[in-house]
Amino acid sequence: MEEQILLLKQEAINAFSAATKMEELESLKAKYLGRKGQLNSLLKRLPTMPQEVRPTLGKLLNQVKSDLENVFEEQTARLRRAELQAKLESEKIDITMPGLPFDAGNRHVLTAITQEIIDIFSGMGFEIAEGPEVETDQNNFVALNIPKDHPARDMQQTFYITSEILLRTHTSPVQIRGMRARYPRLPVRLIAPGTVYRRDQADARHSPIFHQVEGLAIGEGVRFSDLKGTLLVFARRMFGPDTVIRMRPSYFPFTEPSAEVDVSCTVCKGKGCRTCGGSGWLEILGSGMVHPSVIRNGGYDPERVTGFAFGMGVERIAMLKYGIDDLRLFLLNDIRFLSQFH
Ligand code: 2U9
Repeated sequence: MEEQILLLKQEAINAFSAATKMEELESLKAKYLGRKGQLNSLLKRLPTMPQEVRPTLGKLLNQVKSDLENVFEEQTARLRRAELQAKLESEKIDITMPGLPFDAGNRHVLTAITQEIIDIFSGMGFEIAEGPEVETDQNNFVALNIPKDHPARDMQQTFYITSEILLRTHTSPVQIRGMRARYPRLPVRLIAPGTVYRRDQADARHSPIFHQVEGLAIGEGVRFSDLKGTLLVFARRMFGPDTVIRMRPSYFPFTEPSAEVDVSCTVCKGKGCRTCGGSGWLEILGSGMVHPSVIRNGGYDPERVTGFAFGMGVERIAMLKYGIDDLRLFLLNDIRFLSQFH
């Protein structure tokens, strides 16, 4: 029987050591060490053995049992370590893998261009002025030399809310408010960016909603040459240092004299191409010396001060700068369009 016990011990040790899974090890434990296991069945046979060998065999069985229990514990620890190692191995993160791309938004092209315009004029001492989009007929038209029966009202197809309240057709009323708020301080240098509304059917060149930046400078001895110099600086910062400008006589009710301002074509540099219609020039804004009546409507004395003003469409500047050919693109919210301008 002693030989049987030692054989069983060796067999169990080999089996425990060969196990590769915990379940396997548990069933081996039952097979050898369990209540109905092989060691117990040898123990049950002990009373059938001769009296004189029983104590030695009993001792041996107990010793083998505790040895096998130790081996079982060791092998359990071995498998636990191996399982943890495999888990760590399979969950390893490769930190050299490229990250997943994510979509970062960007400013709308009109926001970016408006900010660029503001930055240029801020650098020349202009303050930003803002005002309501719902305006009075008085501030939007009358104060700007456009009375009820003025023919300029036909040009500006207006969204009226009542006969006296309307959606502003330009940001000029912001300038009127700005002058009145600052009187009698001098000089007044304001830039008025904002959304404006006109009753236009949307097509490639018209939109019922668009954006403007207007500028206004009032002071003693402000001259037409100040206007021209200011606009030349603007044109060069916006379209490049080689840009030149030209001024053509024009008419606006709120300025006298008035001028349309062109820049040398951004595509052909003035040689003449399709973008500029062969002329070499692109119209970018309107401007002029502020009409004396408008200076008075802003609270200042036209006998003491003079001023210049200008107005530009933000969409138009963006279209010229980036070669965009349809106004509707700005409002369509097509990410393929919007993500091109950073
Ligand atoms: C005050 C006095 C004068 C603003 C001016 C223009 C010329 C002009 C157009 C450009 C394209 C409007 O967006 S557009 O259609 N604007 O040509 N605007 S002078 O003159 C002012 C404004 C306020 C108190």
